[in-house]
Order: sequence, then structure tokens, then C-alpha cells
Amino acid sequence: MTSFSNGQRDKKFFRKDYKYIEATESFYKMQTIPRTWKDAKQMCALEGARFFYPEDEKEAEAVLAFWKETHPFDDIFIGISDLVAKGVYETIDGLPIGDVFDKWDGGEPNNGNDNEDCVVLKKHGKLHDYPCFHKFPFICKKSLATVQWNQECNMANLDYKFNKEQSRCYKFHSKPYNWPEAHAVCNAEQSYLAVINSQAEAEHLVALTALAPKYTVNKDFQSGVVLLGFHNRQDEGWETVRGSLLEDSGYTTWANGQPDGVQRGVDERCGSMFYNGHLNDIECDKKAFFICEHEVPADIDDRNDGQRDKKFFRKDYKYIEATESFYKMQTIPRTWKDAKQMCALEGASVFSIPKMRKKLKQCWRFWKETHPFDDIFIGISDLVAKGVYETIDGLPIGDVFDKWDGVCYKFHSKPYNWPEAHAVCNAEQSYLAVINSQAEAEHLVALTALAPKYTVNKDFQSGVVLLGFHNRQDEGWETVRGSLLEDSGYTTWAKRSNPMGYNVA
Ligand SMILES: [Ca+2]
Ligand SMILES: [Ca+2]
Ligand SMILES: [Ca+2]
Repeated sequence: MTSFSNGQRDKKFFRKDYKYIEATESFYKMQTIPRTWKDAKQMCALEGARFFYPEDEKEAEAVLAFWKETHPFDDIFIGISDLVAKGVYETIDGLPIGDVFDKWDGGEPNNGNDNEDCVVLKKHGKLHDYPCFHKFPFICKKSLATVQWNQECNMANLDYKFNKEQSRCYKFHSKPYNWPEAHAVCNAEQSYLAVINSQAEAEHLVALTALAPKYTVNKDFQSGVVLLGFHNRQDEGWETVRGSLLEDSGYTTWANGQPDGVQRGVDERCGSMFYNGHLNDIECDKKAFFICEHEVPADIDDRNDGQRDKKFFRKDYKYIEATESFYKMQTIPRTWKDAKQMCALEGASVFSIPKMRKKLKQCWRFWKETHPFDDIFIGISDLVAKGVYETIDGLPIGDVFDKWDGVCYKFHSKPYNWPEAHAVCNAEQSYLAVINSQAEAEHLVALTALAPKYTVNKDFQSGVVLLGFHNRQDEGWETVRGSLLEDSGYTTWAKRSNPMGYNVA
């Protein structure tokens, strides 16, 4: 039996990546990667929360303030739709929209193209109906009153069961997913696809599997196997989701004849075990049961191996007291993968940033004192599962450091020439916009379309918008952010008029 209390309610804590708002006694998280309405709903559920919709004007106000402080999106999906019965707008938990918040914008809902069933909240506080397959950011919400704390696992999820021998928690998922999906599900639960590190842990997972309910209405899955946290997706050998080689994980008992993907000419790049605990390679799009593993923060490790007193790792690494760690600035730029490998080669297990936000300052100081780079790669990516940002040792980004840059734009309706415009942006503590992706290009196009473009000044070139790239030194096109245009992520020149003059978009 899981023991839990509502102890965390006193501390007003749900998850590290959720912010508590006193006025509404609830926790909120802005999900910045746009998703369809249905995926947004599912994502919130996976995180143990609910797809946000304003319960009243007071909550709408509080959340709009939180939204504006954190991220400059114009629209978010909210948990209201008429998917259940056309024309009947209701919340995901079945309340009529009129009972919660129904401030529609003028002319909305208009069911454009007879295809608008999902509701968007605009930054100015009004509602629109939109096609559900559009992708928008969204907010997940958890009310303080509904937080139930799993004391042993130290998390707000009662489904995780503590195992004393392993000093950690596990959850067997009886709903089959394929490997990338299972990976994302564990991540959303602040956990990771289980990695077996010993014979004893293998035996525990076998027992867990034997006891778990394995009936499912979904027949489209592979029975007899359980997905685990190892893979060969980058074709660089079998590695665990914790960032180590499988052969170093402490458990490498493959089933007879496994891995056999290569031999059989089948693309089996993802990891699983048979119910008896023996490892098996499996196709990444095959659905199966899976187990998530959750580490409970351990007590201070008081082992003493001598060197710890001396606080020495390598001559080229500097010790920072506040984080009790050694750091080395690698000044030769490398690709992300090479950087990861380089750190491993130097015996530095992690190139990442401190888990304690307060202590980050010390690191920034080390960086600024030593080397004046503007950007460094850090050990976080979504390479294992698209859209799931996690550390190289498999921690959800929300558990460590997820301060994403907010990007704001301002369309200037008063024409200036390029050097003047550059100076104007600079004076506004900004820079002439640089397009780094197709999505950003589309956003600027939309911004331009909506912007007022009348001006009393007739002496200007219409039809173009100045951007932050140039070839003023005749050394090739570069951005005002100091990189080559060709490295900026967006290089779609207009046809015919190929590079004619600088800064023409
Ligand atoms: Ca509409
Ligand atoms: Ca483990
Ligand atoms: Ca196999």
C-alpha cells in the first residue's frame, strides 16, 4: 500500500515545473511546444494535471498575468471544445462554457469552414474557435486541493510503488505505447523508462511485471515484452536513457539469440525485456507495456574516498564550492554530440548545469570570468524523443533548469534605413529580427500582415521589411547575432531578385 498524506499541501508544492498562484490556489505550467488540442489535453493528463480553462474571470486574469510575465505567445488552446456535440461548447470535464468563462471575441465563435471546434484564448483575454488540428501552446493546471502526495516516492503520483531494496520507485504501464511514446510518458511523469542496473533490479522488474494487470482493450500491441530505457537509435551502439553504454549499466543479460534485429534484417533499435527479464531488441514503433523508474533523492552520500577532502578532479577543472562540482570550459566549439563525447572522454560524466537554480549564479560567474563566449551548448536535447527535452542523463528539463528565452517582436511602422533601424532596435534593448526557422518566418509574415503600414512619410520602399542580416563588410551574409546567414536556420531568398542589396527580405 502506498502511504501518502497531503503534507505537500502545506508546502504548496506539486512539481518543480509548475508555478503556484496564490489567488487561485492552483499550479500552472506553460507548455511552449505547440500541440493539437487533443495532444494538449493528453499531455496535461500525463503530467498528472488538467488542460487549463479559466473557471471564472478572476482566474482568467491571474493566468493572463502569469502568461504575459513568462512567454510572449499570442494564443493558447484551452480545455474547452464542442467536439462532443457540435455547437455545444463545454469544458473537458463537461461544464457548459456559460458556467465558467465565455468572453468570446466579436463575431466568435464563427465555426469557420464548418471546421472550428476547439477554443483558443487570445492574449487580450477573448475567446475564438479554431480548428482542433492547429497547434498552439497551452497551459496545464493542478489545483492545490487535488494534490495527493506519495510520501515514499516523494512525488505527486500515487501510481508509483516504492521498492526498498532499490530505494526507488517504479510504475508498470498497462496501456501499451511504442518506445518513443513510452519514453515521453515516463518523462512527463518526471521519471524515465526503467534501466536495469543489477540482477536484483531485473528480478524486481520481473516480479512487478508478473503482478501487473496485463489485459487491455487495445489488441494492437506486442505481448510478452516490456519496453525498457535503452536503445541504439543513433546507431552508435546500445546505450541507456541515462546516458551510459548498456555494457556499463550493470545488467546485460540478453535473451538467447538477441539482439537479432540486424540478423533478421528488421529495424530493431529500441530496448525491451521479455517477462523473464532477458533483454530483447524491438522495433521502435511496436507498442508494448513499459515500466517507468523514479529516483527518490538520496540522503547525503557520506562515503569518503580521500580525494573528496582535497577537492581535486583534474588539473584543468576548476572547483566551485557552491555546487561542489568541477567545471572546465571547452573553448574549441564542437557539435552537440561531439561535446557530449568529449566530456565523457575526460571522465566528466555530465556536462550539464546545476540542479539547484540558486547556485547557477556561481556558474555564470565562472563562465564570464574565464571566457567571453555568448553561447554554450549544454547537456539537454530532444534527440531521443522529439519535443521531449531532457538532460543527457534522462532527467526532464523541468526538473533541472528550463528558463527558455522569451522572444518578443515589435513591428516598426515608421520607416528608417538599415543602420538607423539597427540603432532603434538596439536602443530598445533588442535587435533587428533574425529569422531562425520556417516557423519564425511565418510568424513575422503574419506580424507584417497585421501591422499598420500607412505612414505620412512617402520616402520609403514599400513591400519589404528590414531584418537583421547584412553583407556590409563584403565578407558574406551574416546576421546581427554574429553568425553566418547560412547557419541561421532560414535562408529562403526571394526568387529572381537573388541577393540584390543588403537587408532586403
Ligand atoms: Ca473562429
Ligand atoms: Ca535502475
Ligand atoms: Ca529482438
